[in-house]
Amino acid sequence: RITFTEFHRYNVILDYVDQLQQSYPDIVSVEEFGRSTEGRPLVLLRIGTGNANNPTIIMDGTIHAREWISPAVTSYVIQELVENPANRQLIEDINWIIVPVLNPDGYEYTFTDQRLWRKTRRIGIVCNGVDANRNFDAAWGAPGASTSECSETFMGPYVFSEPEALALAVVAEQTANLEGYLTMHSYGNWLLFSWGFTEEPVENAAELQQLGNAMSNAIYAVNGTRYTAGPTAELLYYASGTSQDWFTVIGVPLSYTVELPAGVGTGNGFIIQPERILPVSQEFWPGLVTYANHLVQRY
Ligand code: 0X9
Ligand code: ZN
Repeated sequence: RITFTEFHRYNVILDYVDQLQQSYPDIVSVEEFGRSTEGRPLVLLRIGTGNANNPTIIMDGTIHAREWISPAVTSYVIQELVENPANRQLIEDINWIIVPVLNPDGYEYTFTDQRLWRKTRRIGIVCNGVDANRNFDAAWGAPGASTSECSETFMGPYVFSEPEALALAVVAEQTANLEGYLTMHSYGNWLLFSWGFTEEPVENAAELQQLGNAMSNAIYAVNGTRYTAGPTAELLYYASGTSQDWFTVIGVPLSYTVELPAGVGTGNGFIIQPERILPVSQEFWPGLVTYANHLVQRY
């Protein structure tokens, strides 16, 4: 079991997913799909009843180290899919690939050294770390990323320099029927879709806007929390080399960045009270169900 009353170190999350695999071997398998720069295992769960013809959704948490609500909500999603029999249909109809912590080096560093660390832990010449969410092969190096090592949005020395980003891309390329991608961030209550690097509308912008609005309404119905759906470059700022745009580029039709809520009264939005984990997770859940149902129905 895992608790939702505190934030957990990487090893606790790994222990939890290993236990799940042991308890539910028919619907869960855990795989190491690579190693981080500092040698930590990159771990994903495959959740589903095993129909190879089903559509697949990839979800990841914690590309950005300091966004602690991300692995917490992602763990909640894992628990709901695996341990709540009421959600059985979602795992019969969809093959889920879930990475709770894509940047474990950075995540651990936020516990041991610097709470507000964002990037990976690649050793640099002047400054360490790459923004893994500027390192993907989607308009890499275009406006919306930095060439400066010391920047929080450093794009890296070359495309896919970060083993964490590359390993996720390899998994995606090996996945059949990949219809959805959700990357869990904080903060700001956004449901963002492509593009991040241009204000040109993406081909299925109307569908993504409509579905984003439906997800937002489903979330709002729980506790009255307002999320706004829209294209990144228009709503937020230019961001190049993001995972979300890369999944769009490779042809995944329903690719979103979820920006979960900020912590309030902590002095910094990334610092969110552990008491917020459950309400934020519980209100996100019907948004995810809305997303999954649409994905199945259009497939
Ligand atoms: O800037 C980012 O990487 C994301 N925001 S965060 O505050 N979590 O760092 C937003 C990325 C959105 N990217 C695309 N929609 N392409
Ligand atoms: Zn982020």
